[in-house]
Amino acid sequence: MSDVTKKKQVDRNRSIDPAVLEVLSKELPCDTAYDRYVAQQPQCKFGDTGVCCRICIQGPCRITNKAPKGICGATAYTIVARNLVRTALGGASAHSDHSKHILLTLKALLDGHAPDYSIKSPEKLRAIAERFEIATEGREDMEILADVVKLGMDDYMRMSGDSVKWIEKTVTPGRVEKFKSHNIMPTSVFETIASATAQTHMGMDADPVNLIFKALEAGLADYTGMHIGTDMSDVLFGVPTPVFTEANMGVINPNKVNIAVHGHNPLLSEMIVQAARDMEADAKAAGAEGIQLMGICCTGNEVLMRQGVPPVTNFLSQELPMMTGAIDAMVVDVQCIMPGVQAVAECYNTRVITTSENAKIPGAHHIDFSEEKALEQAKHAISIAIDGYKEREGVECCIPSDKNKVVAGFSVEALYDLFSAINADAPIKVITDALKSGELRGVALFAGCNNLKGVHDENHMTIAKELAKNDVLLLATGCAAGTYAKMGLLTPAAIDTYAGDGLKAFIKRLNEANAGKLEGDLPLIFHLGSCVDNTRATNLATAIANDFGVDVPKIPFVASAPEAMSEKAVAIGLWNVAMGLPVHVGVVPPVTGSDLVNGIALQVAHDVYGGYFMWETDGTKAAAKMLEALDYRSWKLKVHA
Ligand code: MSK
Repeated sequence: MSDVTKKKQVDRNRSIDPAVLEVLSKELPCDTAYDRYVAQQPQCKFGDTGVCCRICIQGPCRITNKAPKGICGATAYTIVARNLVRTALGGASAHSDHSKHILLTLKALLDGHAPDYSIKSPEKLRAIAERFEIATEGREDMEILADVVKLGMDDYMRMSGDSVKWIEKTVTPGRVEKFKSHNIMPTSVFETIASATAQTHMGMDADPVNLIFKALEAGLADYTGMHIGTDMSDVLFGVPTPVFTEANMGVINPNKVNIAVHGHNPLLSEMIVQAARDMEADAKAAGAEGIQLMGICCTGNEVLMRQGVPPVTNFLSQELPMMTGAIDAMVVDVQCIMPGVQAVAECYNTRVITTSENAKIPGAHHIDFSEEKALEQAKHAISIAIDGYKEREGVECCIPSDKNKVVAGFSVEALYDLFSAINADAPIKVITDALKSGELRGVALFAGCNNLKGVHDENHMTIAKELAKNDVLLLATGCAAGTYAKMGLLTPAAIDTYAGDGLKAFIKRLNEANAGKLEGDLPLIFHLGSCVDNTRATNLATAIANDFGVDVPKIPFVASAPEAMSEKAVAIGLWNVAMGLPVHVGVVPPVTGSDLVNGIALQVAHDVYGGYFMWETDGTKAAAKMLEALDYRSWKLKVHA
């Protein structure tokens, strides 16, 4: 066996998910991300450390000891910092574009052009309006919605003279003051994206500190888009409440029409859920037992949180469910959709259906999704899947049996509802009292993706188990939550296996106080939603800080992206640092080509904002660093009685 073949076999095992390993163990007729990762080795070290500049077309310029400046004279610190700003802008643009579509759908609803949508949570709409001091008394929901949508659009489009309201009203007063005094408070989402892109043009800003601060502003623009997205999705589709389902490839049912929804935006996937319910009879008429919907990535998280649709897998293994031979259609919207899905689909007779005008894949079916014809188009997608099922009849499927129970659906409102059974007057005190007594050692948010620079799902699992053992309250979003769903950590059973005594007692008290209210007991890790929903965690951090009477940099709360991959993860990391949180990243990002920029990320950010990054690829060491950060804050805050 050649070295290359040996390496390929090793790398095909770059996952700890048994369902993934089972699919990859077979002779496959086409490649997957696991193979393409091997083919890309060795990866370019200039790109990997951030010192490749392609901003002007005299380049690429690559910084070496022999050539320490680009043709224009830019040094490593300018190049690395500029690249970081542009990466953050990619993330901020993606989240903001997602939420812009939700705002535009609400506008269309107001104008009578979105007949299939309605206000599902008038309570959330009124809560948002009250947050912004918009009058609610005696007003119709649609009148209030018009004011809220206008405010959201203003936060997207303002050109000068004021700053983003969605930040001002959702973070601590201390953070508002910090962002304003350090000139990183966005005027609006689009203004930051335009001015930061201009600032990184050739021949513009060469100052690394100025550039990094602009990256933090881009992060805050990202926060704005994300928070608007979560709020408006809750209004349009309902505030998540606990749901009980299953996850991993064992949810695929060979006797049903299997449809995977993949991407991020719930505008279409919510309609697919509705259409699937309406079209059960059509599937049965085609000889199937019904329709099995399942989710991938964050569209999967959206429909899990609100509709209980089971997640079939997370980002890295998105091609693999099709390799069971049983997926009839994969309906995709935006972001994190590997172009590679189409080649796999062609091998396994799956129909990939793209639905966004800015996310098409050659060879795929395309439905030009519009809010005016949303349900009709969702039904069209399902009929394509039913046609696929008819062609699949008689074809042998090879489906891993792995699946685990899942408890998800924890919006902040749902958590407060649980906490209210213990302290109705001040629900957040359920957490802060547990922090004060030492029952909980801190709170950790797991966010982000998968990345083949590590082993798929391994860091997520290692760090979570270690922190659970040490009594840290665990929250998760995005594909981190996807890992925990697949691997059985979103279950009550995982508490017995992994939680320390303090965390066990905390969750037991919640279970006892809410006995009979839910379909089952609470899980080890609380799933807060898709990657766009990370602001739910910040809302909790803000409430904890306010209850302690301090600013966020003082509370024992950490964030981690154990397997960060996307530009969005970079933007999220930046705003979490600006919020004042220690942020662990399990993949070293391309900033190490400049000691100065790396030093700003690791230390200077701490001095100025209270938050900072920790790069650590080893899961066990990362958990130790996160615990150290929590303990330091608890000690400084003197929270333990
Ligand atoms: S889908 S951004 S891989 S979390 Fe949100 Fe997952 Fe990361 Fe995409």
